[in-house]
Amino acid sequence: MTKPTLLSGIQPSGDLMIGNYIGSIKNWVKMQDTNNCLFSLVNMHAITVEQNPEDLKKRTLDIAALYLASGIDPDKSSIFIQSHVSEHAELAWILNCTAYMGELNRMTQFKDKSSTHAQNINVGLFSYPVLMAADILLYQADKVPVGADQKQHLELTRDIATRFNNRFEQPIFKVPEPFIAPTTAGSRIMSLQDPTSKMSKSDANTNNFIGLLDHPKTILKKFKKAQTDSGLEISYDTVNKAGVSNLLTIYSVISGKSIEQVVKNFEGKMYGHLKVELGELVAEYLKPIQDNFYRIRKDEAELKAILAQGAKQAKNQAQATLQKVQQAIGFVLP
Ligand code: ATP
Ligand code: LTN
Repeated sequence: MTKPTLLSGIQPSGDLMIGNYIGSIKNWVKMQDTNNCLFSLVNMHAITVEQNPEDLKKRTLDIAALYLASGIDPDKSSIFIQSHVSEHAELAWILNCTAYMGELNRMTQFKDKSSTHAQNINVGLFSYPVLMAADILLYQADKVPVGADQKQHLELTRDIATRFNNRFEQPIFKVPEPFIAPTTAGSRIMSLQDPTSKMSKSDANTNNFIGLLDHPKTILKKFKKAQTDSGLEISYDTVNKAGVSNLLTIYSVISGKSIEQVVKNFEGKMYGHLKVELGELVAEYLKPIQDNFYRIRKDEAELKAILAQGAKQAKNQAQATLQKVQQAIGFVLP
């Protein structure tokens, strides 16, 4: 029996933080044995907001090394840079002619980023979800494991695929299923200083997130500073105790204990105890990932060889779909 195909990606738009790890990479590692997995570094998405070229290059390789350091195994999964597989851009153009302005206008990520990057509301930022649809549909992906913030983009991908398929007698694309963990399992980690908005790696305030490569002392300091309400009791209540609930979620996911167990452990204790214990837990958890990262990152030639191999495998699958699409819409094949 063939394994289901799974595709996901992260933008090299900042240094990875714990939300990216919990919401995506941690789950990817577990899914490698039972799925045909492709994990991408979506640098074409990253340039929808202004990027310093040197930083973009460095971060792309850093994140690739972090995929490996976290347990993504290149013998099981394809790891590749989006711009190495030109079929992504080619299919995105074709899908641009299927997507509607009205549906793209409704995307909350576009609205958020248009307000944080008001001086650069470019066409790429607007059609970002179409490129994401191309990423997914090129591989006939069955599942797309992402954090909760991407749900709307996945629904759009499904709409675009269905609309495209309906034009032809035989469906061209597989309509993918989102794979999003429940919020209590970490699909939406909130900002440490403002627990009403999501933790984001490109946040200008670095106190809002825990970087995967943060020093243990920094991790502890950031958790100690995290915003909590003025109450005393440690309990899970995302409406009235958003800050504490966010810390409990991180504790639960990293320790592997349920939220109820964690709350019970902290019965009668103060917020300060939770913050210190959480800081120590996360620092200890990240230590082997950080050690692996620094070892892997030293050998850039090997890292690039893994990415070249990943791109080759990805391209094989992408070419087949693109050809099918081109044939269906009436492009003369060379
Ligand atoms: P940016 O801040 O540059 O927009 P980001 O931090 O939101 O980036 P992405 O590259 O857009 O990260 O997303 C990578 C993966 O991490 C996606 O699967 C996304 O759903 C997940 N993710 C991002 N932020 C969180 C979060 N706060 N909680 C859980 N998962 C998250
Ligand atoms: N839009 C996603 C990143 C992304 C992605 C993808 C995720 C681009 N292409 C394909 C899954 C599958 C984000 O902002 N997190």
